[in-house]
Amino acid sequence: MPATPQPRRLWRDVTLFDGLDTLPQPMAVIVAGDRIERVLPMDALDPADTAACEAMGRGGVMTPGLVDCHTHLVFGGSRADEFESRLEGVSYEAIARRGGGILSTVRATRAASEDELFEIARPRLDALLADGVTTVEIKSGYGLTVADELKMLRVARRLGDAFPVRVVTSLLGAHALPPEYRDDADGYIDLVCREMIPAAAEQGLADAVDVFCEKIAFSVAQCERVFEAAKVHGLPIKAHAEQLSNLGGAAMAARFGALSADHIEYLDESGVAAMREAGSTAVLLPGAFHTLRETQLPPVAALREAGVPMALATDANPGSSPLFMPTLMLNLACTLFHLTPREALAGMTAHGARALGLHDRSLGRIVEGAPADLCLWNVDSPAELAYAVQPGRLRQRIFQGDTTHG
Ligand code: DI6
Ligand code: FE
Repeated sequence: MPATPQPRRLWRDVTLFDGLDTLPQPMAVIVAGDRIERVLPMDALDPADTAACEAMGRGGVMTPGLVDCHTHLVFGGSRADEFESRLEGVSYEAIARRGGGILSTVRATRAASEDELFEIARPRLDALLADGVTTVEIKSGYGLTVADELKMLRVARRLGDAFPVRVVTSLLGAHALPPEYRDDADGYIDLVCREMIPAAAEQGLADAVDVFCEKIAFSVAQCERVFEAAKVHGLPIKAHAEQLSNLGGAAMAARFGALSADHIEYLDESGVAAMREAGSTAVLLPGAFHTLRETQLPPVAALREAGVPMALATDANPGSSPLFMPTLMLNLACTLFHLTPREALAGMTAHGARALGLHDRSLGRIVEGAPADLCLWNVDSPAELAYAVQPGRLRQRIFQGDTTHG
């Protein structure tokens, strides 16, 4: 039986940022079904192609759909009160040490049902989609019991089923020490390794395992045990590392072949070298840096020099980055971290996909054979996306070949 012909769609005269670079001449993009079929200069476009395709749009800047590779989108409650305390001079660490911070969100998240968490996450995901996101990673980490961590991951999976977006999940059981284990961090790590990771793996709920390696969270040795368990279950790993101090978590994660080390403000030269050796991606999170008014800058020049790919994400979460706007991160990455607009955009497309281990399928690129996840923007140049912070510039968002916005 002949296969049903796939619809072919044509965008013409676009300024194309392909995930790594901006092409020098006006381009045409042809999508067949859910894949990019051809990417060609306008002067190579045949009248036969034009006739065979549905006309989808003309002009504008086209980028890959944005990849937000680090979020904590599912959570209960609000931390506006802590925001006020911090403005009065109480530090993020001090709040965490007195049982607020992440643990305050843990209480609210445990108290919420799966359906409630789904409903409160909806508008957050809507905000990301309206700003061009087609792939989003969502972490657990505010449950800290087996049942509550799995509940969070199920909510993330349900969001992926209900919305036109690709959701990738990470189990972040080792995010904070829950009150039940106050004096027994190793006991809690046992629970993560012996129960949480196996259950999440068996139920297909986690695409990766993450940890928070920090003085206010878990030690390098404890995180190492989590990674060993992840490995046994065939799950890739990533780490929150070197955010508030330099413990060497990124280098340890690199030894486990980590997909990424995230935050890394305090990463040193040996950490950069370890990441380069392992092929790990550096995930920069300027939203958290901005919100916590940090002063230690991530070693962007050293990462660039070493050729470590730099991804960029919102870190959307109730404490350190209550910022649900990926294009704002393009701006903050340039103004705070000195990335170029080109690097910032690559960080939210090609390198964001790499931080999730999805670059093999050319996710985050506009090349032949890549998934047809695209954004068409009402701007004159790709740099404008980083230059101005201005909602409403997204003309079309295309997910798996279908236009879902505009
Ligand atoms: N680092 C962060 O910035 C987030 N988690 C982490 O490990 C903060 C999470 C929160 O404050 O709720
Ligand atoms: Fe985070």
